[in-house]
Amino acid sequence: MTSPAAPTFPVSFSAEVAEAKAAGKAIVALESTIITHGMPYPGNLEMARSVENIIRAEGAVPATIAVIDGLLHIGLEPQQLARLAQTPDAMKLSRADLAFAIAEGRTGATTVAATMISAARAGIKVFATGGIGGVHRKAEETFDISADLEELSRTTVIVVSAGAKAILDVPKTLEVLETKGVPVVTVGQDEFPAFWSRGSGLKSPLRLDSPAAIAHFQHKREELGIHGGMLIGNPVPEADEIARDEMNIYIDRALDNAEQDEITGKAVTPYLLNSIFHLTGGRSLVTNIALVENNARMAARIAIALLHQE
Ligand code: PSU
Ligand code: MN
Repeated sequence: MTSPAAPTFPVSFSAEVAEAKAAGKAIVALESTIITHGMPYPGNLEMARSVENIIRAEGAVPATIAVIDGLLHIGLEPQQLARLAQTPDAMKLSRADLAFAIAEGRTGATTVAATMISAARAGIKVFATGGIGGVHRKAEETFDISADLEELSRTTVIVVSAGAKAILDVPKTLEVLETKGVPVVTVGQDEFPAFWSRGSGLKSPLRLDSPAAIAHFQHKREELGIHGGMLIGNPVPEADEIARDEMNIYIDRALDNAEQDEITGKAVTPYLLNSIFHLTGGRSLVTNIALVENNARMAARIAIALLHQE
């Protein structure tokens, strides 16, 4: 070998993803932390399956990403997905520890950041999730800012979310995204969505109303040689939303609980989601599943629209 070869990429593609890659089909990446740390079993597995099926119904192929026994999987076989959904002690992997889990033969779920890294490495351009991590409230004291934001600035993947969870400091999250040069595009409305609710009270920096327009925008970024991710805010469907005022009551209580229990680091987001699940009597989960499904549909349409840009 003369030129320095790229390091090998030890990875396992599901049969479906391998076939899609060979055929040049649209593929949508899916994270797995939402499965292991974001929702209780069995709702998490039902969500994971239905999201995959929605992507297939749109004519694209789903690639759920996770590390199983030290091997990075791009696309999970059905029995692997079912097992992961029942692995409560799976690691929560971000940029800092994705390679650690591989090196040590561990099993772990990928956050938005680690899913973006894996998707980009596998040539997948679009990724559907629920909500991204961001700047936590009181970050000026705790310094808790999700690695998802830095990843959005550096890794070229379109991330379809329902906005930022209102457990975060959403204005500061938008400020950091602007500082880092990440386009934040809301679909179909002027207001940036707040995950369980359609509105955040904040204007979205950018707005586009169709998958084709988003694909066209991304194409122009690439023509200019602009690397880095794009964040899509796709509002939860009206029928499934929990109004912002009502949500804020639960969020404040969940934040109080987290402070009392002295929750820090990686445990914060899973703790808050679980606390809100109980405070809403399970309603937050119904909304969470509906918005991820809605994002999967949008992501599939964007992935297909991107094929037509090339
Ligand atoms: N949104 C959800 N459920 C989740 C998450 C986001 O609806 O479980 C996860 C995502 O994987 C995201 C992570 O990347 O939380 C952010 O964690 P942290 O705030 O620790 O960076
Ligand atoms: Mn954090």
